[in-house]
Amino acid sequence: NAQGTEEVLAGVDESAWAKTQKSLSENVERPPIWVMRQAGRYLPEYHEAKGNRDFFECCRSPEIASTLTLQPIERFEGLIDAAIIFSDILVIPQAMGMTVEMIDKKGPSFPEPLISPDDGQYEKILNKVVDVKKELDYVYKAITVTRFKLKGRVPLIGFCGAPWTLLCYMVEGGGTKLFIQSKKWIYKYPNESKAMLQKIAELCVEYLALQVAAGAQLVQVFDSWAGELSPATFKEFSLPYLRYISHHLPKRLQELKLDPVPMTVFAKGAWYALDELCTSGYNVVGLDWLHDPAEAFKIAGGRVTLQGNADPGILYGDHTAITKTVENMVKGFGGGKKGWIANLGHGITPFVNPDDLRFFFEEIHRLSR
Ligand code: 1CP
Repeated sequence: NAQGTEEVLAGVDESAWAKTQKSLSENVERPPIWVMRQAGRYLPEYHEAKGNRDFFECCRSPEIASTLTLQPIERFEGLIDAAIIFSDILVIPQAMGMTVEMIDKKGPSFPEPLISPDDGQYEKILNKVVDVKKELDYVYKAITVTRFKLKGRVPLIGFCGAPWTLLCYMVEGGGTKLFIQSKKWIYKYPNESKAMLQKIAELCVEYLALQVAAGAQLVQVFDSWAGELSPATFKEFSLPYLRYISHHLPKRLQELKLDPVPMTVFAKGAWYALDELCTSGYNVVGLDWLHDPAEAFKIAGGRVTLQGNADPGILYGDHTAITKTVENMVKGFGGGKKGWIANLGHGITPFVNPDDLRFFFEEIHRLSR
């Protein structure tokens, strides 16, 4: 497409976005709603569109990525209020020069994870100059194409993984239950770990800024493995890098002559850090289901908008369980007219019946009106 990003975005209707933005600071009719991983394996149309293509091949095709991003918007039209670009947090390690494969029914796999600071690879990755614009150009293209196809129906969220969570994958070589390598790195090689965390944080700032330049209207940082740290190690190995991102992204956007966008931090499992997250420079703090909505709302005290936090597992239950959870959220988050973005407490899981998710959305609408 010969059209420039600016031209494409100039023709897009902004009224839906204005409404969402308003809800962060003013009273709204009902809370904005979306769910993490709303495009994905639980949707039959996802499997159909993906076919037997490789997962990262889908991410690299702006056409396919935008189709997948739009699927939940089209299926749940009028019920949800944001799209999140179809991609993965692991594109950053790929841009850093690491090979990441997505293995069917198993998840991500790094054939050559970081073993130790003197394995040769660590130095190479740490010192590599990464051209974030070039390496992840396909993501920016997917964002611009998606904004165009959305035609202002709902705003588009961009995202990245938090430095701590990305480091876990880079040293574990994939998903893990025990976090043996991650713990080895922070307790054996704290300085080398911090050097890599800083490197990742810098790349995240540039990556998010370029997503905004391409059309992302809000950005979320996923620290999915924050809860594997202790309160003290979270303060040492995660929070400073989350803060680095929230502090430097607005500056970078200003340099690029772009308006600031709301920023969300989702530090899963870091319930002990809620108070600190409320002053970490993010506008929105995502909550998992370990939080009681009313208690979290009290701690936040209006300093940030909260996002969350139903246990994704309720979608395997019956409708009574969904209603009960939504009632508890609406009541706990102050009635839902201000300072709350309704969501699950983590990504939606495979095998959920999309009609049960629809019921979850409908109950939020009904109970918060
Ligand atoms: O709809 C959306 O939310 C958009 C797309 C999206 C996002 C935001 C995907 C697509 N991945 C992510 C982020 C992501 N990826 C996170 C952070 C959010 C979270 O905690 O869930 C993490 C940890 C990953 C890493 C990853 N990618 C995993 C987890 C592995 C583990 O350690 O348990 C998996 C299974 C993937 C693959 C993936 N990413 C996305 C999809 C739809 C899939 C499934 C691919 C498939 O099997 O078809």
